Amino acid sequence: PELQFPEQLNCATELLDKHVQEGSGDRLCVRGPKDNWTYRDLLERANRIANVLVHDMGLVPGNRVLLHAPNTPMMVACWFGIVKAGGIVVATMPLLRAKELKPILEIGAISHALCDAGLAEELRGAAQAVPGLHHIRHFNSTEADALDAIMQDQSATFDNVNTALDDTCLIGFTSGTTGVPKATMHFHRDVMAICACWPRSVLKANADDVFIGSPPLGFTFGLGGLVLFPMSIGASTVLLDKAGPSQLLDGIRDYGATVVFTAPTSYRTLAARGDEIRATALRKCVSAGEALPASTRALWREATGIELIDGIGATEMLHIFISSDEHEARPSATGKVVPGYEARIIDDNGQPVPPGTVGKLAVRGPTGCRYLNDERQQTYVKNGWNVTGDAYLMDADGYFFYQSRTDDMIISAGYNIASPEVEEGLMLHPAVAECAVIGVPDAERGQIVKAYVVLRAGETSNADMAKVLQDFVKQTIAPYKYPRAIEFLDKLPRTQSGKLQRFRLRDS
Ligand code: 3UK
Repeated sequence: PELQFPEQLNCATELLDKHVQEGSGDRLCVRGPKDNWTYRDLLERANRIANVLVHDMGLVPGNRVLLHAPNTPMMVACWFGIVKAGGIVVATMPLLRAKELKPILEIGAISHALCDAGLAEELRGAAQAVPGLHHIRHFNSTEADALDAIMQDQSATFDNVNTALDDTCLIGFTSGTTGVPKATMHFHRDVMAICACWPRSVLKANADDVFIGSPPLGFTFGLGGLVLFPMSIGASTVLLDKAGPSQLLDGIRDYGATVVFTAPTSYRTLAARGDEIRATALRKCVSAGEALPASTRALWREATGIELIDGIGATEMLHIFISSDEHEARPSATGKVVPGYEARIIDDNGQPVPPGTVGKLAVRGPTGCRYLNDERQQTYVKNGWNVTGDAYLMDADGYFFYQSRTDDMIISAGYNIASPEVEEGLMLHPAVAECAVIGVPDAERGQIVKAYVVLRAGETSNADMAKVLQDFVKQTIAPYKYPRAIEFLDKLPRTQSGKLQRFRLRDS
């Protein structure tokens, strides 16, 4: 990939202004239920917002700006307005409560906020207790003092702040799967780098593609897939403020979407409507956020005729670094290392292990982890390698196979059992809709395998069903891995990015 950039560069210029300067201003850019904006429409709005930030809200380059909203075109205009003005975007998950927003405001040292009017209440609750945040504007509102109104009084042109390549552009917050939020800093260079890597070598979309998906823009999976990547190639994108499986399917059909980004759970639900998917223009389906079981890959292929593109990314790395396209995909493998990155499997001493051996995944490349004021930096980055907290195996062909989070390895009577392999075994049973497996303490075996199971509608959760599932797993994978305990749930605890929260099952 081409990773040489000028030392002074504002990524908003490259992703937005450039298309208009180069004559593509009339092409469709961002769409939503109420809006169909061209690149010029988005540019003018972003410019007006940048002017509001500078002239009305007193923003100076380097200020951190909270962007709290569901996915809408206006949220994208705000994102670019902030970046153009040299601000640092801190985009958050829309469903966060005041209690969860408060530490983000504090850790991020947030001075300004642009907030969807529908979420004003929660932000007000959090901001009360945080003295540094004094400039808040609401948008997607008809109020006279809302951003929507006051931006009309500002100029539709703006000279982008001439940021350095290594000025911070955004701070991504991640609670990961463990609960304590961490702030990750990413430079303008990093935004340019992710656009030059995975989308070019794996996704291979073009300017006529229409992107759509479910991840919030406060999750870098969503920011990349639904904003940065389509805009880096002059394509268009569809933003849905609610993107459950049925809204996603309606959106794919109504907007003629060709590229979708969502998580494995969503593909499992949508597979039931495979015939409707087949009738759309959809051609590329990206899965990330958590491990893609081989059974889900097969289910989707059989239902829709489309081979999923799996990819592992992390907030710390900004986006995807191991992945394979639809032609090179292999069942159970996440893929190969994305050109531009290097990946290896290491042991507990940081030494590389031979192919076929399970160890910790370590990666390095043009992006990497920079926690803000957080001693966990020392655990994530070792000798220049980012250690993601995942147990992986690489085969002789260079394919990487997810095993578990390093904290999800169960050791029972001396056997190493990775939670996801038991989950995959259970998922193959037709009565199982979703499941999660953890290790629970056991006097005799140290730990035993325990499964939390959500059954499909119409199935009965009782001891007979538990026995049926246990016998089934024993026949599907090595018998010693079967879940000795099974508990039925109505649904699994998940983060807003769709990730399973095994720690909440452990604490329950
Ligand atoms: C897990 C996966 C197996 C893995 C993300 C794409 O998920 C993203 O970022 P997060 O910081 O979580 C990172 C962790 O999630 N994971 C993600 N994708 C996969 N495990 N297979 C996968 N395909 O434990 C990783 O360490 O929330 C994903 C792009 C940007 C992202 N931020």
